[in-house]
Amino acid sequence: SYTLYMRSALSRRAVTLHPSPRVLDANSTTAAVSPERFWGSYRPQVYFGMKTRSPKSVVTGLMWMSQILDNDVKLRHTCEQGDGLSSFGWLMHDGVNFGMQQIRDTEFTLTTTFVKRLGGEHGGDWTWRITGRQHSTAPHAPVISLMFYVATDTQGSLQAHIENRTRLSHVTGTSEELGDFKITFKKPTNREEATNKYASYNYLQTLSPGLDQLTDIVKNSLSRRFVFSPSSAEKSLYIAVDTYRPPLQAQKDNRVQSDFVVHQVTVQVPFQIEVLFESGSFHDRPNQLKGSVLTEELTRLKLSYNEKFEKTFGLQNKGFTPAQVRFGKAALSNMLGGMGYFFGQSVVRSPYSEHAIFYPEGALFTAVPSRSFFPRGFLWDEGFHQLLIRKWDPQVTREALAHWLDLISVEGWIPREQILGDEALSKVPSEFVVQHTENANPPTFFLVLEEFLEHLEAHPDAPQFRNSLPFLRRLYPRLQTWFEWYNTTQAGPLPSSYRWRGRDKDTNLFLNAKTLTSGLDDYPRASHPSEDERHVDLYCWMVLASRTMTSMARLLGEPHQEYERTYQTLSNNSLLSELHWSEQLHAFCDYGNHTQAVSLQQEKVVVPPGQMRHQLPVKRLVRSVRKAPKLQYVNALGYVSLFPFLLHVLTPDSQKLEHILKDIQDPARLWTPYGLRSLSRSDPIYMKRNTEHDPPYWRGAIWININYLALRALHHYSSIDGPYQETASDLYQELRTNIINNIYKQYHETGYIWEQYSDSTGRGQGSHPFTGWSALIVLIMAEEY
Ligand code: 6A9
Repeated sequence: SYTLYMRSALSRRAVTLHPSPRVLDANSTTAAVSPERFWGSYRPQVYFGMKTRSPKSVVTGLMWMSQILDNDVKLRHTCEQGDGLSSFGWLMHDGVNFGMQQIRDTEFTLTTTFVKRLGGEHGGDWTWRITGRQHSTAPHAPVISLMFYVATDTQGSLQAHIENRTRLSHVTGTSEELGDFKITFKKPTNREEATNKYASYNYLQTLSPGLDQLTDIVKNSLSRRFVFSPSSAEKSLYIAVDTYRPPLQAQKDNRVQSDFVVHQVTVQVPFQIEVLFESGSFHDRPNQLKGSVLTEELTRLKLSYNEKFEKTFGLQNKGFTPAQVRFGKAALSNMLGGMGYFFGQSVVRSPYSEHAIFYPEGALFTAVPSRSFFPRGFLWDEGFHQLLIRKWDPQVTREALAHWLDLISVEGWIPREQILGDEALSKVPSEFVVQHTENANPPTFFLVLEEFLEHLEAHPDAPQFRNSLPFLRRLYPRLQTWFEWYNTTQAGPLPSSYRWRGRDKDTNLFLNAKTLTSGLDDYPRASHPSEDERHVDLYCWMVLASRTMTSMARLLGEPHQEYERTYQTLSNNSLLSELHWSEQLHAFCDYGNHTQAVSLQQEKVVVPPGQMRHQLPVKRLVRSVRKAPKLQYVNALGYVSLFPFLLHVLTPDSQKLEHILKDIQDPARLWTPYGLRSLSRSDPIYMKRNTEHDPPYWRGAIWININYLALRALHHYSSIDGPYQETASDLYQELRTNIINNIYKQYHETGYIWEQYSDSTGRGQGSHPFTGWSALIVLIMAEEY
């Protein structure tokens, strides 16, 4: 039938990529075109590993475990909060040439360093240096095993070379993008001197059905039948990779089998080990990148990193202490070291098909919010990430934006959460995998683009200006469709109003149905989701979007009138007030079908005669509504109310600004000694759970992306004439100091940068390390907005 035909055409459209020429040339990340960025630590989900920016890259990595003292096997590989490491993260990472990471396990500290060297046609060489030293006061220095591995991913092959029966001295291999290569495992030495240390060796050479299986394969191959005997007096059993038999299930699985080799070295701390990757096409190599040559190269790279850091952010110059500067470097380095290269397909659902379907295959070069808990791309997080990265390496930002925009559909939709490839998929519970084509997420790329354009306009004679034009031109048709998509699919009930789609269904199971699409998850919105809603944060995102599209069209000499008209309409402060200002609350608000009289109650269960109460299933909490909802402003005060200020929509002379600044500095509302809290302490939903299993998230805690925007706005309003200029300037100073002091203190005390911070104690909470937008602390310290 015609309807069926239309549905299937529409459902195909939902997963059809945008037809305009891609921003990235097909070969843009290859060794031929971008050799210096070919290899990298692009596997943020593992503690230490490298791969190339290609779809089916050969991967290298490290697992480790401590021996002898420990009875249960604690194999470390993928970053897991459950491992309980006291800290881990990059102390330095320049995004291209080198990185140095420190990992504090229970009794010892590992330092994992890589250095790259260009040469030949396949991205050149690299060397790893791993050092281990004891930090506990235990009488015996711990014995640990390092398992270095190499794995192919459906293409290429590896050969293991064994000496003395058990020691895998090197791996040779070949793959499409790498040609021939050799990976050499050097023997461990004492930390400083070059004398070899006693060590035991084991290896595993097997096949794997996928990169998501590597940990399990190693675990299943372990046996405790090996003897470690550093002297004739000491002997102990240790655990090592032995033989591996794939479980029956896996044999039936028809996934392609790929080569997987593991070199295990068991050694007592302190030690130092080097691993060399050498590209077969690199013929005129002056010397091997190892030992003192490596040390010298590393010294040089660190020096230039330090210089560039100071030149870019000027923290020393601003009077920060050396320890604070190191903290700033760690924050930046973790964001750069968290860049991943992913390849795969999203699973999506559109209103036109009953089942979830695959989105086209694609590559994504992106930073990630958290290496342990969500090591994958998130749309609105990425805009914030790139605000920081752009200052360090604008090329990375251009490439990340290009990858994201190349994933846009013909309709103008970009999947919000990018779960690409088996490894990424293995970390996500199935109920969170499907992405809905009707759902948005804040278009934060416009924050990056606006800055980019301002920078260009300020320096029209700089070479960047001309060099950037082709990039912007390719981006432009995609951005046009992106803008249109928001402007139409997220339109609200009144002209020029907007509404987030995709609020939770089953309203009565939650205190307040979530709005994941807005990025602010459980932040309170209208109690009864309906088509009558309008959302003030989305309205403000559209001001930003139309403002940026206007300047971009102008700069490129494209017709800009339509965008400008939208911008003029939306930025009119009286329209904004008409749609969103609540006279009762003296604040900007959402509007919708709403009542404040809601609470979670135990579900009422009638006890059947003859049955005891305690025999019944545990009762759920359900929502009880004491007063019927009606169309009105949603009287919540918090981050959403600040958006007209956060995104510079308010004119500097707006009286509304006065109210906002008052709310900001009021400790009974948003002010805390650690930053601005997400929801007013006086709000009825402040710190309330959403269900018995779902603790408050954006209902009080301090989030750094929004605090960054608040500082940026205070900075903005304090630098233009207006009646609130001075207040803004005072608040700016105080808020900035509070946020810096707290995040630094927490890092110092806990070893981590966190997802959010408690508004009552300042303590870091939620996932960690979280060096996504919380790393914006570097820009806050540098006062770069
Ligand atoms: C659920 C759990 C191993 C929630 O930082 C990413 C996002 C933000 O975009 C959003 O604004 N975070 C914020 O409210 C984290 C979302 C994590 C969802 C993953 C699966 C995996 O368990």
